[in-house]
Amino acid sequence: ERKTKSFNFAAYHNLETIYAFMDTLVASHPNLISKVNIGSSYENRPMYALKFSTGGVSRPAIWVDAGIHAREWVTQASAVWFANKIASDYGVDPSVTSLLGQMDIYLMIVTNPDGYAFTHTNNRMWRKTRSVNVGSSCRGADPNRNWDAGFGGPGASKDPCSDSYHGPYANSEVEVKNVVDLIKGHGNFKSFISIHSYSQLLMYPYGYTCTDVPDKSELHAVGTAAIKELTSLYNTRYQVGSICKIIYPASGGSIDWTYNIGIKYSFAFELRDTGFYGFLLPANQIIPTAEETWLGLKYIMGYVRDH
Ligand code: ING
Ligand code: ZN
Repeated sequence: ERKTKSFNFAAYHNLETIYAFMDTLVASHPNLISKVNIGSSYENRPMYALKFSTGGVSRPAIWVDAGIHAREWVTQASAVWFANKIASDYGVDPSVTSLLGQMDIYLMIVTNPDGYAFTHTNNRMWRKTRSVNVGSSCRGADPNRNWDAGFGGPGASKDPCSDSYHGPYANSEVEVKNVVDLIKGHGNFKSFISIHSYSQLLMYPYGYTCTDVPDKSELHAVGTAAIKELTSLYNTRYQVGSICKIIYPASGGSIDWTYNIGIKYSFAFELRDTGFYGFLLPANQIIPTAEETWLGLKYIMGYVRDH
């Protein structure tokens, strides 16, 4: 309790500090939050999701992940802020309270822990996992080109030295496999939201093709309404569209896989900014970024709860 109150949400923290924060938050809200260890990373670091639940058995659930790309530091930092926000708003904000009366939220703050550690110790611009590639001195695969949806197609590289290397086969990266197994094993996720930076976009499937998904008009409408909420706070401008059309073709992405297994409300955010600072967003923008993004997330979550 004391520790989360003194935690500095306006700073970037290393993995150990984020993991310690999670423990403190769980300890201060034991009836609401639990820590789910979904497996270990390539370099054997634990991967934790925070599960927010008021009871029930495999309630319909919403997944939110951040930091699948190591260098996108505002995403892990915002997810820390979201965790604290959900904990403090439960029982206070009627929309959070009613959501958690019916559904569970799983929040994975650091989806690529090896990469995140590496950005602190060796290379601030590291994106990928840290797995060894046979026959290459380059390490890592892009964990957002490694899902089993159009695997190896457009917008992914077969070169292990590329930042968008898809890996040897779908789910080859244990960090991806761990999330896939959790999602499949749970079986009742209604929404899957992946947080990236930067570009100020809210995207829905597909990335591996520019063909529209069957639910395009609904997803576009939900995304547009979510962004209206987001923009209302600080007038930060976002665009809404399919990955392929709004950013670039990208195969093997998480939300294409989740959509194809039946999780209709699959979205990916690209947070601030539009490139002035890029991945090196100043720490004084963490809280405003998290605050505005939370409004968008909360809109999507409320919609999912009611549909
Ligand atoms: N952008 C994402 C990337 O993986 C994306 C865009 C999101 C592609 C979701 C596919 C699915 O390239 C960043 N900045 O990483
Ligand atoms: Zn990313």
